[in-house]
Amino acid sequence: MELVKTLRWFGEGDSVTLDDIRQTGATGVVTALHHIPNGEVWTVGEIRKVKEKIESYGLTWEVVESLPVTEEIKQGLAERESVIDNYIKSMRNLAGCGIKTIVYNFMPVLDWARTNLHYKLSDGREAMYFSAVDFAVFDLFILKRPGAERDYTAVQVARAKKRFGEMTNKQAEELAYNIIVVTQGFIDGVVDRGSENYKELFLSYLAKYDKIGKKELRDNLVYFLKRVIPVAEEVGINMAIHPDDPPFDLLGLPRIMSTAEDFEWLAEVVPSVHNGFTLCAGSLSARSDNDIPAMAEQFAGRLHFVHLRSTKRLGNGDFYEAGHLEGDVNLVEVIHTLHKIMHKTHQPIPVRPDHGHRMLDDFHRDSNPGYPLIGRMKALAEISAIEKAVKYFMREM
Ligand code: CS2
Ligand code: MN
Repeated sequence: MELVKTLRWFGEGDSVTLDDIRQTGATGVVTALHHIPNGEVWTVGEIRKVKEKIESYGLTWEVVESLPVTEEIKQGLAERESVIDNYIKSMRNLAGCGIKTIVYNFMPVLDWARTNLHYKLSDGREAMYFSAVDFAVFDLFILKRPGAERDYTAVQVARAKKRFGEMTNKQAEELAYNIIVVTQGFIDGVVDRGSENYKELFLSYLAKYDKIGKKELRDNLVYFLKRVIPVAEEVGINMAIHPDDPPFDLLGLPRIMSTAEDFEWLAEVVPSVHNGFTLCAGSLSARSDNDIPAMAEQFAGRLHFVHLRSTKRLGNGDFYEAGHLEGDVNLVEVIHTLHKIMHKTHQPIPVRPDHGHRMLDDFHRDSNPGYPLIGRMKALAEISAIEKAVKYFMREM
């Protein structure tokens, strides 16, 4: 048995086409109906169009990433009822079309966060970087989030102040724009690409969490799951929550899917195996206390999807996205663990390289941050080669 190798495709607007994807070694595609506004129903007609298009290239639509869980649900507003009704309709429609794995996340306001989208590696490739001090600069001095100082030590504030003093206005603006808009817009974020007053808009979203702590956010997730998991069971859908990226608190927002304890809590609170995970090795690895292979083993029956990726932690709260054979995640061990799981469950697990470095011809084609073609193809090739070796030594071939 093999892992199902997939790549993410952002639909018709993606400069990386299905024709490109089928040459990379991927057999599956991970996508979403990006043209449907968050919270609206995905109709059978729209789902079919995309599915048929993917299949016309000899590929299969393996995983939906994401069917967005909107802010009404995360904040637990009264309006969540109708949005959850729509969510359930979309789930039924997807299942009816044979698409049975759905990724979502429960990160408030901000999906993933990076401060530098063009961090140069020594050989000229580009990776994405999270700088703790730059993020503090953004929070304290650019966004000027009310009460932000409470979340930093005096030393951190002093460092951020110094760093801010060294930045030009243009650099500061770009930092804010990257965090709020560029890294969010293409994955169904709350602030659109066109918004001029994006900082004010973003602050107003953050303020909505003034009274929502970890407990409240957990309650809101449970409320959502108690409604959708029975439907998932009925129609055979596997729900796969994506962990927080990075897996620690940011901007005073509650984070509830960052550690093995968080995963344990989720598995216990709604025990169905349809209530499962996307094991994002890269996201989780930004914390040194997350043991990724151990987490894979612990949550074996609930790993409906895996993002294979590594990061390099730099010891001062910074990390960058390392190559798939480098960094702090041992992907050989992760893939070996996944194979041991598949050996027992006889269920092939879909994987994707998640992000890749920008390299070679990627510099001649615009793509979403983290999603260049060549860098991801290289990662996929590395993953496939690791898998081949693992299978050989497990006497599976
Ligand atoms: C993705 C996430 O690009 C990425 O980092 O892994 O944005 C992921 O698609 C969402 O969090 C899932 O809802
Ligand atoms: Mn991921």
